[in-house]
Amino acid sequence: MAKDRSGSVRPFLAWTARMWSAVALTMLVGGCVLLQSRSGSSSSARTPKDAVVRQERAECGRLTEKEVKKRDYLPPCPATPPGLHGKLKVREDVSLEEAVQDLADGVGVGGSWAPPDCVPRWSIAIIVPFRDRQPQVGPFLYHMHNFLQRQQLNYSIYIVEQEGTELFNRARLLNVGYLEALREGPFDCYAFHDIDMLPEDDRHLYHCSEQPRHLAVAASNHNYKSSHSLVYNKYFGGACLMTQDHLARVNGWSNIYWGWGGEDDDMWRRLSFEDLPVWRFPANIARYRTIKHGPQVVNNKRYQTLKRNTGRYPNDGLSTIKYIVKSVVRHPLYTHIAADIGTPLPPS
Ligand code: NGS
Repeated sequence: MAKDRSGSVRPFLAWTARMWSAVALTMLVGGCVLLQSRSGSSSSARTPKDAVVRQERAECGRLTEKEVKKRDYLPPCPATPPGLHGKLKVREDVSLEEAVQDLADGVGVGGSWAPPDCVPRWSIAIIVPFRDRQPQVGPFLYHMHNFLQRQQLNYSIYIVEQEGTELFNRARLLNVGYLEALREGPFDCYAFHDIDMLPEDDRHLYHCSEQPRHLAVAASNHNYKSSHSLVYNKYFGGACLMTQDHLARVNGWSNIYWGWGGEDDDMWRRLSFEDLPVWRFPANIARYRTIKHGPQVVNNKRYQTLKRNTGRYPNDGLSTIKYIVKSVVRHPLYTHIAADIGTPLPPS
């Protein structure tokens, strides 16, 4: 939907932006951490959650109606954000506590924010698949809040954690994060973002457009050689941006990649089947620092599974995922969603 910022979509965007701005302002932090558990609900069971969330946020906030109304008279944010720094320092040593201390006052509970002095042009949900990476949470949140705020975006950060001991399924978590964020949105744009990828230049604008965008072009773990040209041109891993429309067309991410590798290539195939070419910013701007981490368990069947994706995607993705949200906790700088995403099918 945000691929086109003109025509009939615009008033809705403006309304969405205003609403989220108000929500973000409403959620001034003052030890107001919300806990919302929804055991047993799956993607298909739509509850009046939006209302619940908004009510919780309203109860949490301290903004008067008059103050909310005032937001209607703000000018739109400029097309080029005025406060960009260009190249950024990346701090890998920030603890979560420090990040909270530094940033929480300006950020709404659950990790939402909107510029206080203009109506943002874009709303974006940052969806982060997660397990066993606690030390990376502080650096990621510290960096991303600063980065996104300088871009004057209206954003919310969702960290989606896989419960249980099955192999990590990044793509399922991305589907869960997307569906859950959608229920609180919709947002103009969805970023699927690994927690160890920190953008090094704030001119790398997180905006969606007609085409899906691959973000993580040049990363430190590949010595900043643009990995798509170095490794393969179809690289879509690390971080990318898509709209609701893109996701509907490709039926989201595949659910059947358990363990490291292949799920991003599968998405590339889906996009090709749908004639959605991917675009990228130049490698000198689309640079990422990769935070080091331990080894991951590789999916030995990934090439086999990938080969079989010859148009299977309408039957494998958002339309078929089953999951249970175990808890949704609104932390000062992010929303934590813990999900039971099921188990792999036994081999046939
Ligand atoms: C490919 C993987 C992708 C992965 C990419 C870069 O080989 O899932 O490497 O990984 N595809 C397959 O294994 C089929 S990286 O070095 O950045 O961790 O994203």
